[in-house]
Amino acid sequence: MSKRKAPTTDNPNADFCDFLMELANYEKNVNRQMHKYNVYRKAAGLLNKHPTRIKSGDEAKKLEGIGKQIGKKIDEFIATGSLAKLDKIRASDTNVAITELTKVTGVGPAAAQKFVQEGIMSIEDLRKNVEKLNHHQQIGVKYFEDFEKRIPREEMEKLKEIAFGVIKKIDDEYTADVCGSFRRGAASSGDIDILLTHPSFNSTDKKQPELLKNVVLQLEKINFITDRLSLGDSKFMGVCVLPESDEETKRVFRRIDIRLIPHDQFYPALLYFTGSDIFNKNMRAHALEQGFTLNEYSIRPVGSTGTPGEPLPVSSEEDIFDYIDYKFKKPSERNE
Ligand code: 8DG
Ligand code: CA
Ligand code: CA
Repeated sequence: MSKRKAPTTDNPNADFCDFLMELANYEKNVNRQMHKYNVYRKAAGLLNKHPTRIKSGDEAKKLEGIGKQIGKKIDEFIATGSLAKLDKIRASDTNVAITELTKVTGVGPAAAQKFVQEGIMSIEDLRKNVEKLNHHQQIGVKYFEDFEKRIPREEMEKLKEIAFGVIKKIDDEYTADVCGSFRRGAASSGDIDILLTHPSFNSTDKKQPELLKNVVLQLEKINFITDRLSLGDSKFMGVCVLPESDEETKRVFRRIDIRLIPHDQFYPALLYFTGSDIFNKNMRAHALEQGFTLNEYSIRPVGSTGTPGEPLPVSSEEDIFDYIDYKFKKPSERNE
């Protein structure tokens, strides 16, 4: 997963979205309050897609998912141009440091708090203490500036073309798809998320980690993958880069995730990893209301006892929407 960086859009409520996301990240990284994180993030998502400028807290509260507390903050922000709560958060060196350190891939809230307790307050400090970092964190620090940059769609297309060319050359029975924000049509992405599957590999078979490993090895061989963060039986996390070109532009190293999915679970996985995660949350809630449990592996009916039954057959994303009587949404319509 990529560290959350909101793409910049020209939306009329951008300043509200900014402060809500800052509060969201504070709750996640400093307080480890995932529920509050999700509440703020959901509100930011709602305002992000709202077509007109919100003029009051009351108007915002008409949107389902925005309550009294956030309504009050919007009023305060409109009246004063700032938020007392945010000013206080920003005034704390500890908060600022934790927020900064958690931008590094591999540094979660717990690790960040530990570093700050040891007096490591900045990316610079992390670089002076590499011996205290695990491998993942070391790579995160090494490419910190690059990973902060979003990947333009044009470059995503090129990365995809190279990766898929290699994959198909290994074995043209592989299917690969770029999911995440790219599949949702985003103009830029935080990282590249590839789903990989092969007809010889089903969920009831024994694991076939070499199906993933071979792809990683070949992508390393052509120097497309430059670093590994982790390689498991079914998930690779690493770093990739476009080949050197004639242009004098400096190459930017990018985060890449590749997941090997059993053939029979491909569509639930494609749906899940296309996101957005807020869309997933809403769809899962709807599935439950309809008596189904939906996750990245399967959709299953939930019986009267509450225990899920056998996975239902799925041969497209549409099948999943149909089971739960949910209007099909194209990937580009799944941003919230
Ligand atoms: P981005 O990289 O452009 O920033 O956005 P993204 O492609 O939507 O996010 P991602 O972090 O790369 O995650 C890919 C998908 O994984 C996401 O669209 C939906 C799915 N996913 C969930 N839950 C979670 C979660 O808790 N964290 C993350 N990172 N991804 C999740 O459904
Ligand atoms: Ca990702
Ligand atoms: Ca992504």
